[in-house]
Amino acid sequence: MEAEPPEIYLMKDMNRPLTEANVMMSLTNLADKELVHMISWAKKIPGFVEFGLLEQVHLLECCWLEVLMMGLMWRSVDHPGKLIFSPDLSLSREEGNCVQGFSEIFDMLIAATSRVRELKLQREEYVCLKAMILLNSNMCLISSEGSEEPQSRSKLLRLLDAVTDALVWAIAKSGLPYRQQYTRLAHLLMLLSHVRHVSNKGMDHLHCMKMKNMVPLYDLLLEMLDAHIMHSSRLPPRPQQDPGDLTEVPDRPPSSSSSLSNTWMPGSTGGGGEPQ
Ligand code: GEN
Repeated sequence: MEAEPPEIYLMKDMNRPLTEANVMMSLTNLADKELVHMISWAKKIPGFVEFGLLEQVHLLECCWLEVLMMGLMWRSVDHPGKLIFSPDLSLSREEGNCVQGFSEIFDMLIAATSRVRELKLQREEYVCLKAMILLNSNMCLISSEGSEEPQSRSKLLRLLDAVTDALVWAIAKSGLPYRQQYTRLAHLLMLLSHVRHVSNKGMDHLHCMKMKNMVPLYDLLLEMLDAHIMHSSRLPPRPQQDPGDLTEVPDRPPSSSSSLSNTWMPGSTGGGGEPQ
């Protein structure tokens, strides 16, 4: 609960007309600001900083839009039909329509928020779900049989189990009969599949907007988007890839020189030291 990020204000002229370019600019500006706080949030999740720096970066690269959307749903829960992106930027469904291709995403976000309202999600449950999104984000990208860092995977599983225990505890606080407690657990976890789905749609939309030069993207957001496109281009694994064909898979720039790791370790010279 103490790791929760602060409220982020957009602090832009509220009287600007809601054009496609203005709305996209506001949304990406806000996401960029929130990402900086998301890094601090993740580092405060007990156990997270014990992962290697690359693993920390990878987890956040996989889930950042899901975490942003979960926060958006939480802020919007008492405002049916509206999305409260920030205290100074709320959009109705009609207002969201001004961005081409956004209405489907908007409707899915509003529907998922209604489900959160219906479930009467509690704050303790909400923070557990967000931590689960982070820790579960690359579970199906790193193969359990693969040689990739087996200790890291078991650490991840242990941490995920600890958060599951916390969620079970939070649900038990409700005093519901046992049977209703575990059906609630199932309902809360099923919400996460919707969040993953909307986030994938949002990521594709943002990628499209970037390709059409509809919106300028800032360093951190650009890197997070590119990393996501790259991770998903690795799925499904291509079993018989011609070694000469490897250039087709975009390669991640070394994280030590990225703006993402610089945000991680302010003042770092990119030397692979311990995360702060
Ligand atoms: C840009 C897109 O093209 C599509 C999207 O779905 C989004 C977002 O959802 C957000 C930003 O840019 C986008 C966003 C910003 C802040 C939040 O708290 C949540 C989502």
